[in-house]
Amino acid sequence: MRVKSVGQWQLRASFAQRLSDMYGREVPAYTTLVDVSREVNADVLRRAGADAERLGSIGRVTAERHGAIRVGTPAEMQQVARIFGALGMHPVGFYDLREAGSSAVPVVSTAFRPIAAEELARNPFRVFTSMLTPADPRFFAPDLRRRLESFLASRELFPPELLDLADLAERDRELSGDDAERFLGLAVGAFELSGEPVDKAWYETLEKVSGVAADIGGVRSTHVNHLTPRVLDIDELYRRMTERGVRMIDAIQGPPRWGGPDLLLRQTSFRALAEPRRMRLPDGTVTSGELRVRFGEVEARGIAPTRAGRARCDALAAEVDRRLAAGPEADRAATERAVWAAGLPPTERGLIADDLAYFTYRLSDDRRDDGRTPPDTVLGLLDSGWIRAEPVVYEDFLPRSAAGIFRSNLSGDGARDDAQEAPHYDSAWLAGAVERHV
Ligand code: OOG
Ligand code: NI
Repeated sequence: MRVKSVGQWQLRASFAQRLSDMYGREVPAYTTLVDVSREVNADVLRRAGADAERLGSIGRVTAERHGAIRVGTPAEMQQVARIFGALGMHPVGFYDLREAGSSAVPVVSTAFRPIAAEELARNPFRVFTSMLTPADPRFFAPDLRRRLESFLASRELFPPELLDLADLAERDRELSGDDAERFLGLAVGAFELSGEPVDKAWYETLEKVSGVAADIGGVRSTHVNHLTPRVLDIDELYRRMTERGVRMIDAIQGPPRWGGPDLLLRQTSFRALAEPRRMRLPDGTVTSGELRVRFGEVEARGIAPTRAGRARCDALAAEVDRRLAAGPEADRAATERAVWAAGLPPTERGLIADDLAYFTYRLSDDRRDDGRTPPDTVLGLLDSGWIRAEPVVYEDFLPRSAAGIFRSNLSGDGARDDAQEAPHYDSAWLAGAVERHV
């Protein structure tokens, strides 16, 4: 008898669900965030009807999550790529957060996610994955770099059995029921918070450079940093979480709410919570302490801009910065609204006309041929009802928001010596490290 096998997208969906269950046990405030997101989504659906589902069915939006993890070396990054490869998730994009202005952190990142439209529709789980850069002398002096690299080289984040099963799943695009169970258990376990005591002195040495360096390189295991549900009205969610007494970061990151179509991605988070962690002191005794690194984040996804649309959004964000720097007393939200409204067309049709965002065009079922020749432009076909335009959702991240999210959850400012020369990383480097196309 053939044992029932589990296909790649089912592995992905199960992994996302189990990770979410695990994280909810570890960080109960995350469960509150998921509950409030559900409530907000139900309210938006009631209020807006079918329009609420323009950027994804309520089923997909409710199930949708992204996670964030952090690793220390290219070798660990390559292992992560194998585990996510098993789940049909591929590295997409390269983010250099060392360069993100005043909020720079010593990591470079990518996101592992499904790529094909039908895979995204089945389960869009994605993981923002960051790698520490000990080789960057702006953050790490030579001696600290050596100690850090040897610490990282001596740890094992993922058991060999997990990696073997991952390779099998990636090759066959499925696993037997028993293997799937084993693989999912090991994979989720690899991202659980470890109970092993943290070497307090070592952790604090790294913390002086950056809280992120300590979170990654100060411990012998990795863990989910946050999980992020998707919400249809992030301003409303922010209000409700605040009402419930959860302290949110100061602002929603990304484009503003401005009265026109949502573009790209808007995100916000609650501040990292103190979690009890065992600490080993230099004399070997173990005490209880606490660390603040893990938080909860929520996001609203908008339409994917074209390159021209993205350049426009980036220019508008820069314009907002300029105006706020010139007049610090100005109201941020009002400034953002004004700048965006002046810089972008207020309708989807306008975005199409100016080629600023991506849509899928489908023939209308109800447009009868009336003998006249159809127009020969997309806008003409749209206006005369021959075709419908469905927005393509933005599936990636924003470096500026990512750095802002990292930053808003760090306690100290850390230290960066800009007199030192930065080593170069880019997506070609990443492709080599993970031995995959990025
Ligand atoms: C990742 C921060 C970035 C996002 O959604 O932009 C991020 C981290 O804190 O590890 O998750
Ligand atoms: Ni995130």
